[in-house]
Amino acid sequence: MPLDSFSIIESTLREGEQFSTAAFTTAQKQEIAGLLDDFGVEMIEMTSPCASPQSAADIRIVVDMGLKARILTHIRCNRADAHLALETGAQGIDIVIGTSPQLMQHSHGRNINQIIDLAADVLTFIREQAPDVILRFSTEDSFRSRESDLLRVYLAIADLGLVQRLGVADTVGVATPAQVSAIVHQLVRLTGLDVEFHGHNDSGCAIANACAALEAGATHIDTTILGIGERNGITPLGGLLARLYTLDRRYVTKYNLRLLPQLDQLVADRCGIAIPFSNYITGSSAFIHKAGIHAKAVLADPTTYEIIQPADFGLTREIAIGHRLTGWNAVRDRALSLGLQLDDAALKAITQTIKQQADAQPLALHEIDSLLHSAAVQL
Ligand code: HCA
Ligand code: CU
Repeated sequence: MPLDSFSIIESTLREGEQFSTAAFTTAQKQEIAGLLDDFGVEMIEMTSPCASPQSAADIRIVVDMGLKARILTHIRCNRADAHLALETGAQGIDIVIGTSPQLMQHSHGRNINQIIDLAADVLTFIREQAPDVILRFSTEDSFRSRESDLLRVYLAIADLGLVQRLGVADTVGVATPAQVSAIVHQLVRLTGLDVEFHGHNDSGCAIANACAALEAGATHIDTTILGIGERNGITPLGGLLARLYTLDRRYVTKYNLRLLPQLDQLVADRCGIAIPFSNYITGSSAFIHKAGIHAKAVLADPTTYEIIQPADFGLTREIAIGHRLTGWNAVRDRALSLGLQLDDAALKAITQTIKQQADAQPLALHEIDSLLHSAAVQL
């Protein structure tokens, strides 16, 4: 069952480099790769060696780090790219070629028969040179490709017996979970090969689509830290973890979850951006409970309003108190944590004071504390 044994292909160092503000130095790539490896991702995908001389050198440098994660590189479907990829020493080579009418016309100008011939030639060349390299073949823009075209290409490639994995790419973020499920099902059933899903987030379905792919039998999911990538990016690692954790925590406990906040912060810093407030798990408000009704229930039992335990990710929850939606249970909890014994009437009176003052402007924690302290002194 793939959900029990799926692998993450972490593409922060490939798709992520295509994010508008990303430009990782060699040292930063080593830092990110090292932390991803500590986290436990199974594979790390790196920018094509054709991109620039440093890109090629960096693959070799990261390969030489001797990480547990397998290092993959990513190329277009041609012999020149394949030649450079082989020279990097990467343990896997991911090949992609567009099959949608848009990309066939404007990207490489080949028809489906020519794509199949070219792919057969390039894959055979690589396999002859490197019998042990992990080979993956993907179509680009799979979801705007004609289904009959897609199946012809995938079946022809599978028949060659040269690749371990077939990839499906929602390059423009247009796919729905049902569409992802349908194509992944077909590939698993018809080829028996490993299947990878790569999904962009233009219409907000990247995580749902990755999950649908796994439920349909996909074995590998592409992610990046914070979801960085072309345009607004792809399936974020943290978001995928949140999705799978809430299906069954055991799906993700193979990873060192407590490193997620560090990973998100590292990549945000290196890209010169903040972690979005709404980010899965590590967003600044992900574990803040505010309304009085919520605070009361969470203080009694966090599972009332939390489907993810912050402690599993090395994080803590927070109860916001100094606002007009507050309730006296939150105020009582604060008093208790300050070691102040106040009776219910006093706590309710302070709660009313907080609400009144917060109508003008929210109160800082130290202001609440001084209200509590002065009430305690009066007792
Ligand atoms: C790209 C396209 C790609 C490839 C995905 C893949 C996409 O920018 O090279 O090879 O799995 O989204 O189609 O990222
Ligand atoms: Cu992509």
